Amino acid sequence: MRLDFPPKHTEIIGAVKIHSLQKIYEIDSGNIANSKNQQINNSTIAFDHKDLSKICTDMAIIIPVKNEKLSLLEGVLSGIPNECLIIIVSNSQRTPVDRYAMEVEMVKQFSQFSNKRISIIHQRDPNLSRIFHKINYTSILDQHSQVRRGKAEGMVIGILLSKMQGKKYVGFIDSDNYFPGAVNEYVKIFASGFAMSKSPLSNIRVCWRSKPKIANNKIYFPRWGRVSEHSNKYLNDLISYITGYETDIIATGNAGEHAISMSLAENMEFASGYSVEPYELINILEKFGGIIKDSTRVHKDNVEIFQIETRNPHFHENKGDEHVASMLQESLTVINNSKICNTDITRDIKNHLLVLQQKTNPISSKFNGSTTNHLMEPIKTIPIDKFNELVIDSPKLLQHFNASEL
Ligand SMILES: Nc1nc2c(ncn2[C@@H]2O[C@H](COP(=O)(O)OP(=O)(O)O)[C@@H](O)[C@H]2O)c(=O)[nH]1
Ligand SMILES: [Mg+2]
Repeated sequence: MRLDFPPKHTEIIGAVKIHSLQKIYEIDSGNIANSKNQQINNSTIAFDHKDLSKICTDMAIIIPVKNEKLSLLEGVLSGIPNECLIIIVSNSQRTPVDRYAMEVEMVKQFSQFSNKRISIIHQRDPNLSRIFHKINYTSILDQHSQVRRGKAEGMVIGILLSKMQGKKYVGFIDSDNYFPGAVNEYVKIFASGFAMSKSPLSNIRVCWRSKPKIANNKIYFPRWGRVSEHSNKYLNDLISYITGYETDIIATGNAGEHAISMSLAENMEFASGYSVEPYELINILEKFGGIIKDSTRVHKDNVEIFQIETRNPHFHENKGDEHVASMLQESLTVINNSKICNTDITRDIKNHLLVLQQKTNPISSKFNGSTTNHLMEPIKTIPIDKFNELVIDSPKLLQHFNASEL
């Protein structure tokens, strides 16, 4: 993969470096015999299969899934490079039709024809809730001591399982993607990002080139999704306020496809549900930006945030207007609630939320008008050996599939 290097611009906020969007010139840049060839004209860098493969071996790809079509999920699996460990965290329904059992069956069959290592778990499995209770990781539990519903909750479980298996990097890819080729590109982007990073603390965020839509029998390629346009704006307002210079550096506020090094991920708090991606940026700034006076820096290294633009378009399931409204509400609320958000931005966001609330049907809507976000504690506090032991002691909890072992 060959891409812009170095990034054209970097915002530096305390120990956080946010790099501007980087463009891909070659999805596959061939063999690079001599490492000096990696960088040409001082403006691009290339990583060949060997470079990327090495990083993929240390990477787990976490796929959150909730009631998606099986063939969509299967397509996503097919796009993930073989070296990666795949961890599917499902919150699909168990009754009246056990969709989770269907997913397990599909993965089992798929493993007979591919040589991938795939693990699958259900996030609401009572055994998992019991384990979290035992190790006192209660911020992932609801009032009934059950693991909470939500995509972010699934992601946190995936990070823990990756750490348990000694992975250095975690990447997240949604299960409702129609193009396996795009999935393949995301993983190569993650690996290239980690290869570029000079810090063990890094976050690689994918910006889609376009999100195709069909209207009036024609295909269109809009640049921004309906949520990211707004969350990017407010995140940029926030950074402009912090640095004193107007910026449009953030292009990936709601990047569902992103990756984090384990050294960073295990130190982060994660916000519940769909606010998880914008909150990652906020949490990194809160912890490493040196903005909050009494915050103690949790690591000696800098955090590098890379944003890389795909060549493939992003085409996923259309979940409807209400879904978009609730995502927008959760994303804006999480920015608004941050200790680093100033009053002018808070006022703008509150007004935006008010308009959104008026436009959305309050009875049928998923829009709940909530003004708080639930946060999950950093997983670093969890004794990982103990967690591992408890998972192994619950034989049906985490199922592993690998062609060579079947
Ligand atoms: N594990 C888990 N996955 C979820 C949950 N809710 C949604 N997902 C998955 O998270 C991904 C993103 O969700 P989606 O509804 O497509 O949101 P969007 O693409 O960001 O608009 C998809 O793969 C969903 O199947 C959940 O409660 N738990
Ligand atoms: Mg989706």
